Amino acid sequence: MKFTQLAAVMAAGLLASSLAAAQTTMKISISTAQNSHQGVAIDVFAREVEKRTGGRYKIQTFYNGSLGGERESIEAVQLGTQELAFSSTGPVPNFVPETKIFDVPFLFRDKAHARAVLDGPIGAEMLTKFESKGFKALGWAENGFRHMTNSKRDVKAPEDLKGLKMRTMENPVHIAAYKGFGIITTPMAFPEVFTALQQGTVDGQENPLSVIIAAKFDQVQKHLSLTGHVYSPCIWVMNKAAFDKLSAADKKHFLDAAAEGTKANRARVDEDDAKGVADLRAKGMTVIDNVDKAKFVAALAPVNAEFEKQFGKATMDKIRNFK
Ligand code: EAX
Repeated sequence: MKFTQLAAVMAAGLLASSLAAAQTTMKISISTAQNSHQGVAIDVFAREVEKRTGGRYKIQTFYNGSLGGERESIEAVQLGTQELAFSSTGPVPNFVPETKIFDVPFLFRDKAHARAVLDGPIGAEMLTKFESKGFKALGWAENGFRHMTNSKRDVKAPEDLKGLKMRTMENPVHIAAYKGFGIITTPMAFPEVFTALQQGTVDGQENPLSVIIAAKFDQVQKHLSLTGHVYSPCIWVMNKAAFDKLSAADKKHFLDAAAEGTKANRARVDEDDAKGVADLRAKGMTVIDNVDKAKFVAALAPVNAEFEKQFGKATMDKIRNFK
Protein backbone atom coordinates (compact mmCIF):
# COMPACT_ATOMS: atom_id res chain seq x y z
CA MET A 1 0.00 0.00 0.00
CA LYS A 2 1.31 3.42 -0.92
CA PHE A 3 1.69 5.97 1.83
CA THR A 4 -1.13 8.12 0.44
CA GLN A 5 -3.43 5.10 0.32
CA LEU A 6 -2.50 4.20 3.88
CA ALA A 7 -3.17 7.75 4.99
CA ALA A 8 -6.55 7.69 3.26
CA VAL A 9 -7.47 4.40 4.92
CA MET A 10 -6.40 5.76 8.29
CA ALA A 11 -8.30 8.99 7.75
CA ALA A 12 -11.40 7.03 6.80
CA GLY A 13 -10.95 4.92 9.93
CA LEU A 14 -10.61 7.98 12.11
CA LEU A 15 -13.64 9.54 10.50
CA ALA A 16 -15.67 6.38 11.01
CA SER A 17 -14.68 6.10 14.63
CA SER A 18 -15.40 9.76 15.30
CA LEU A 19 -18.77 9.36 13.59
CA ALA A 20 -19.46 6.32 15.73
CA ALA A 21 -18.48 8.28 18.84
CA ALA A 22 -20.69 11.17 17.79
CA GLN A 23 -23.55 8.75 17.86
CA THR A 24 -23.31 8.27 21.61
CA THR A 25 -26.64 9.74 22.55
CA MET A 26 -27.97 9.94 26.06
CA LYS A 27 -31.38 10.88 27.38
CA ILE A 28 -32.27 13.35 30.12
CA SER A 29 -35.76 14.25 31.28
CA ILE A 30 -37.68 16.71 33.43
CA SER A 31 -41.30 16.80 34.58
CA THR A 32 -41.87 20.49 33.78
CA ALA A 33 -42.09 22.40 30.51
CA GLN A 34 -39.08 23.34 28.38
CA ASN A 35 -39.83 26.99 29.12
CA SER A 36 -38.98 26.67 32.81
CA HIS A 37 -36.14 26.72 35.34
CA GLN A 38 -35.72 22.98 34.70
CA GLY A 39 -35.89 23.34 30.94
CA VAL A 40 -33.05 25.87 30.89
CA ALA A 41 -31.06 23.56 33.16
CA ILE A 42 -31.14 20.57 30.83
CA ASP A 43 -30.89 22.67 27.66
CA VAL A 44 -27.68 24.28 28.94
CA PHE A 45 -26.41 20.88 30.11
CA ALA A 46 -27.04 19.35 26.67
CA ARG A 47 -25.34 22.25 24.92
CA GLU A 48 -22.33 22.17 27.26
CA VAL A 49 -21.82 18.39 27.07
CA GLU A 50 -21.88 18.52 23.30
CA LYS A 51 -19.53 21.51 23.18
CA ARG A 52 -17.07 20.23 25.78
CA THR A 53 -16.85 16.72 24.28
CA GLY A 54 -16.47 18.05 20.76
CA GLY A 55 -19.80 16.51 19.78
CA ARG A 56 -18.87 12.97 20.85
CA TYR A 57 -21.81 12.98 23.27
CA LYS A 58 -25.26 14.19 22.40
CA ILE A 59 -27.92 14.71 25.04
CA GLN A 60 -31.51 14.22 24.00
CA THR A 61 -33.84 16.33 26.15
CA PHE A 62 -37.36 15.32 27.20
CA TYR A 63 -39.80 17.69 28.87
CA ASN A 64 -43.22 17.62 30.57
CA GLY A 65 -42.80 14.15 32.03
CA SER A 66 -43.02 12.70 28.53
CA LEU A 67 -40.83 9.79 29.67
CA GLY A 68 -42.74 9.48 32.97
CA GLY A 69 -42.92 11.34 36.27
CA GLU A 70 -39.91 12.08 38.45
CA ARG A 71 -40.05 8.78 40.35
CA GLU A 72 -40.21 6.85 37.11
CA SER A 73 -37.35 8.84 35.61
CA ILE A 74 -35.10 8.17 38.60
CA GLU A 75 -36.04 4.51 38.46
CA ALA A 76 -35.15 4.45 34.74
CA VAL A 77 -31.76 6.01 35.53
CA GLN A 78 -31.13 3.43 38.22
CA LEU A 79 -31.99 0.63 35.77
CA GLY A 80 -29.98 2.28 33.00
CA THR A 81 -32.84 2.46 30.49
CA GLN A 82 -32.35 6.24 30.65
CA GLU A 83 -28.89 7.68 31.35
CA LEU A 84 -29.82 10.94 33.08
CA ALA A 85 -32.59 12.75 34.90
CA PHE A 86 -33.04 16.16 36.45
CA SER A 87 -35.56 15.97 39.26
CA SER A 88 -36.80 17.60 42.40
CA THR A 89 -35.93 15.65 45.54
CA GLY A 90 -39.62 14.78 45.91
CA PRO A 91 -39.33 11.07 45.14
CA VAL A 92 -35.57 10.77 45.83
CA PRO A 93 -35.86 9.49 49.45
CA ASN A 94 -37.50 6.37 48.03
CA PHE A 95 -34.08 5.63 46.49
CA VAL A 96 -31.61 7.40 48.80
CA PRO A 97 -33.34 7.76 52.19
CA GLU A 98 -30.65 10.09 53.64
CA THR A 99 -31.77 12.91 51.31
CA LYS A 100 -35.00 13.26 53.28
CA ILE A 101 -33.42 15.80 55.60
CA PHE A 102 -33.18 18.47 52.86
CA ASP A 103 -36.98 18.39 52.48
CA VAL A 104 -37.72 19.39 56.07
CA PRO A 105 -39.95 22.51 56.16
CA PHE A 106 -38.41 25.77 57.37
CA LEU A 107 -34.92 24.19 57.45
CA PHE A 108 -33.38 26.78 55.13
CA ARG A 109 -33.76 30.52 55.76
CA ASP A 110 -33.48 31.59 52.15
CA LYS A 111 -32.11 30.52 48.78
CA ALA A 112 -28.59 31.77 49.58
CA HIS A 113 -28.53 29.56 52.69
CA ALA A 114 -29.83 26.51 50.79
CA ARG A 115 -27.41 26.97 47.89
CA ALA A 116 -24.47 27.37 50.29
CA VAL A 117 -25.35 24.15 52.11
CA LEU A 118 -25.94 22.17 48.91
CA ASP A 119 -22.75 23.44 47.22
CA GLY A 120 -20.67 22.97 50.39
CA PRO A 121 -19.41 19.91 52.26
CA ILE A 122 -22.87 18.84 53.51
CA GLY A 123 -24.26 18.76 49.98
CA ALA A 124 -21.13 17.06 48.63
CA GLU A 125 -21.34 14.32 51.23
CA MET A 126 -24.98 13.71 50.39
CA LEU A 127 -24.08 13.27 46.71
CA THR A 128 -21.83 10.33 47.64
CA LYS A 129 -24.83 8.49 49.15
CA PHE A 130 -26.19 7.94 45.64
CA GLU A 131 -23.27 5.77 44.52
CA SER A 132 -24.24 2.57 46.30
CA LYS A 133 -27.74 2.84 44.80
CA GLY A 134 -26.58 2.79 41.18
CA PHE A 135 -26.38 6.55 40.61
CA LYS A 136 -23.74 9.14 40.03
CA ALA A 137 -25.20 12.39 41.35
CA LEU A 138 -23.64 15.18 39.28
CA GLY A 139 -24.70 18.00 41.55
CA TRP A 140 -27.50 19.97 43.14
CA ALA A 141 -29.76 22.47 41.48
CA GLU A 142 -33.01 24.10 42.48
CA ASN A 143 -36.77 24.06 42.33
CA GLY A 144 -37.13 26.90 44.84
CA PHE A 145 -39.24 27.75 47.87
CA ARG A 146 -42.65 26.14 47.69
CA HIS A 147 -45.91 28.06 48.12
CA MET A 148 -49.50 26.85 48.39
CA THR A 149 -52.31 27.27 45.90
CA ASN A 150 -55.93 26.15 46.08
CA SER A 151 -59.30 26.65 44.48
CA LYS A 152 -61.33 27.23 47.66
CA ARG A 153 -60.13 30.14 49.79
CA ASP A 154 -57.44 32.56 50.81
CA VAL A 155 -54.94 30.89 53.12
CA LYS A 156 -53.31 33.25 55.63
CA ALA A 157 -52.70 30.91 58.56
CA PRO A 158 -52.62 27.13 59.10
CA GLU A 159 -56.22 27.09 60.37
CA ASP A 160 -57.32 28.07 56.84
CA LEU A 161 -55.86 24.78 55.57
CA LYS A 162 -58.07 22.54 57.71
CA GLY A 163 -59.95 20.15 55.47
CA LEU A 164 -58.27 21.25 52.24
CA LYS A 165 -57.36 18.30 50.07
CA MET A 166 -53.95 18.95 48.59
CA ARG A 167 -51.72 17.08 46.23
CA THR A 168 -48.27 16.51 47.67
CA MET A 169 -45.11 15.03 46.23
CA GLU A 170 -44.41 11.37 46.92
CA ASN A 171 -42.11 12.45 49.74
CA PRO A 172 -42.52 11.10 53.29
CA VAL A 173 -41.20 14.26 54.98
CA HIS A 174 -43.62 16.51 53.10
CA ILE A 175 -46.53 14.20 53.77
CA ALA A 176 -45.83 14.11 57.53
CA ALA A 177 -45.37 17.89 57.71
CA TYR A 178 -48.44 18.80 55.68
CA LYS A 179 -50.58 16.57 57.85
CA GLY A 180 -49.19 18.67 60.71
CA PHE A 181 -50.60 21.76 58.95
CA GLY A 182 -54.03 20.08 58.92
CA ILE A 183 -54.04 19.36 55.19
CA ILE A 184 -55.64 16.24 53.75
CA THR A 185 -52.65 14.96 51.78
CA THR A 186 -52.89 13.20 48.43
CA PRO A 187 -49.50 12.13 47.06
CA MET A 188 -49.46 12.12 43.28
CA ALA A 189 -46.94 12.24 40.43
CA PHE A 190 -46.52 15.69 38.93
CA PRO A 191 -47.79 14.94 35.39
CA GLU A 192 -51.22 14.14 36.87
CA VAL A 193 -51.54 17.32 38.93
CA PHE A 194 -53.01 19.76 36.39
CA THR A 195 -55.90 17.42 35.56
CA ALA A 196 -56.47 16.58 39.23
CA LEU A 197 -56.76 20.31 40.01
CA GLN A 198 -58.96 20.92 36.99
CA GLN A 199 -61.34 18.09 37.84
CA GLY A 200 -61.40 18.94 41.54
CA THR A 201 -59.94 15.60 42.63
CA VAL A 202 -57.81 17.78 44.89
CA ASP A 203 -58.40 21.39 46.01
CA GLY A 204 -54.82 22.51 45.90
CA GLN A 205 -51.13 21.83 45.58
CA GLU A 206 -47.85 23.45 46.58
CA ASN A 207 -44.90 24.32 44.36
CA PRO A 208 -42.41 27.12 43.73
CA LEU A 209 -43.50 30.09 41.59
CA SER A 210 -41.29 28.72 38.80
CA VAL A 211 -43.34 25.52 38.65
CA ILE A 212 -46.72 27.22 39.17
CA ILE A 213 -46.00 29.49 36.19
CA ALA A 214 -44.51 26.81 33.93
CA ALA A 215 -47.39 24.42 34.64
CA LYS A 216 -50.00 27.18 34.16
CA PHE A 217 -51.66 26.28 37.46
CA ASP A 218 -53.19 29.79 37.43
CA GLN A 219 -55.69 28.37 34.95
CA VAL A 220 -57.06 25.96 37.55
CA GLN A 221 -56.21 27.62 40.89
CA LYS A 222 -57.53 30.91 42.23
CA HIS A 223 -55.69 31.41 45.52
CA LEU A 224 -51.94 31.62 46.04
CA SER A 225 -50.32 32.05 49.46
CA LEU A 226 -46.63 32.84 49.71
CA THR A 227 -46.03 30.35 52.50
CA GLY A 228 -42.44 29.52 51.48
CA HIS A 229 -42.90 26.55 53.78
CA VAL A 230 -40.12 24.42 52.35
CA TYR A 231 -37.12 24.72 50.08
CA SER A 232 -37.20 22.27 47.20
CA PRO A 233 -33.81 21.19 45.83
CA CYS A 234 -33.27 19.60 42.45
CA ILE A 235 -30.63 17.04 41.60
CA TRP A 236 -28.81 15.78 38.52
CA VAL A 237 -28.67 11.99 38.52
CA MET A 238 -26.84 9.77 36.08
CA ASN A 239 -26.71 6.01 35.77
CA LYS A 240 -23.54 5.03 37.60
CA ALA A 241 -22.37 2.48 35.02
CA ALA A 242 -22.84 5.02 32.22
CA PHE A 243 -20.82 7.59 34.16
CA ASP A 244 -18.08 5.10 35.04
CA LYS A 245 -17.65 4.27 31.36
CA LEU A 246 -16.66 7.87 30.55
CA SER A 247 -12.99 8.82 30.31
CA ALA A 248 -11.64 10.93 33.16
CA ALA A 249 -11.74 14.02 30.93
CA ASP A 250 -15.34 13.34 29.88
CA LYS A 251 -16.40 12.78 33.49
CA LYS A 252 -15.18 16.29 34.19
CA HIS A 253 -17.02 17.63 31.14
CA PHE A 254 -20.29 16.11 32.38
CA LEU A 255 -19.79 17.49 35.89
CA ASP A 256 -18.91 20.94 34.53
CA ALA A 257 -21.89 20.88 32.18
CA ALA A 258 -24.18 20.10 35.12
CA ALA A 259 -22.64 22.99 37.08
CA GLU A 260 -23.35 25.32 34.14
CA GLY A 261 -26.91 23.98 34.00
CA THR A 262 -27.33 24.66 37.71
CA LYS A 263 -26.17 28.25 37.26
CA ALA A 264 -28.75 28.85 34.54
CA ASN A 265 -31.40 27.05 36.59
CA ARG A 266 -30.87 29.16 39.71
CA ALA A 267 -30.76 32.38 37.71
CA ARG A 268 -34.14 31.49 36.20
CA VAL A 269 -35.59 30.68 39.64
CA ASP A 270 -34.46 34.13 40.81
CA GLU A 271 -36.06 35.71 37.77
CA ASP A 272 -39.33 33.79 38.29
CA ASP A 273 -39.36 34.70 41.99
CA ALA A 274 -38.87 38.37 41.11
CA LYS A 275 -41.58 38.52 38.44
CA GLY A 276 -43.86 35.64 39.42
CA VAL A 277 -46.28 37.32 41.80
CA ALA A 278 -47.08 40.20 39.44
CA ASP A 279 -47.38 37.73 36.59
CA LEU A 280 -49.80 35.46 38.47
CA ARG A 281 -51.86 38.42 39.74
CA ALA A 282 -52.16 39.63 36.17
CA LYS A 283 -53.44 36.17 35.26
CA GLY A 284 -56.19 36.49 37.86
CA MET A 285 -54.84 34.80 40.96
CA THR A 286 -55.39 36.28 44.39
CA VAL A 287 -52.00 36.40 46.06
CA ILE A 288 -51.64 36.48 49.84
CA ASP A 289 -48.15 37.84 50.42
CA ASN A 290 -48.41 38.43 54.17
CA VAL A 291 -49.13 34.98 55.59
CA ASP A 292 -48.72 34.48 59.31
CA LYS A 293 -45.38 32.67 59.02
CA ALA A 294 -44.90 32.31 62.79
CA LYS A 295 -48.15 30.34 63.00
CA PHE A 296 -47.04 28.01 60.19
CA VAL A 297 -43.75 27.39 61.98
CA ALA A 298 -45.54 26.85 65.31
CA ALA A 299 -48.00 24.38 63.75
CA LEU A 300 -45.07 22.17 62.83
CA ALA A 301 -43.50 22.04 66.30
CA PRO A 302 -44.68 18.46 67.03
CA VAL A 303 -43.65 17.22 63.55
CA ASN A 304 -40.30 18.96 63.88
CA ALA A 305 -39.68 17.21 67.18
CA GLU A 306 -40.23 13.95 65.28
CA PHE A 307 -37.80 15.03 62.55
CA GLU A 308 -35.17 15.94 65.14
CA LYS A 309 -35.52 12.46 66.59
CA GLN A 310 -35.28 10.87 63.16
CA PHE A 311 -32.38 12.90 61.73
CA GLY A 312 -30.64 13.99 64.94
CA LYS A 313 -30.89 17.53 66.25
CA ALA A 314 -27.14 18.07 65.84
CA THR A 315 -27.31 17.18 62.14
CA MET A 316 -30.26 19.51 61.60
CA ASP A 317 -28.57 22.30 63.53
CA LYS A 318 -25.44 21.87 61.41
CA ILE A 319 -27.57 22.66 58.36
CA ARG A 320 -29.53 25.44 60.07
CA ASN A 321 -26.39 27.17 61.31
CA PHE A 322 -24.26 26.64 58.19
CA LYS A 323 -22.42 29.80 57.18
O1 EAX B 1 -39.90 19.27 39.90
O2 EAX B 1 -43.68 17.19 41.79
C1 EAX B 1 -43.49 18.40 42.04
O3 EAX B 1 -44.32 19.10 42.62
C2 EAX B 1 -42.19 19.03 41.61
O4 EAX B 1 -41.99 20.22 42.28
C3 EAX B 1 -42.27 19.24 40.13
O5 EAX B 1 -42.34 17.99 39.49
C4 EAX B 1 -41.07 19.96 39.59
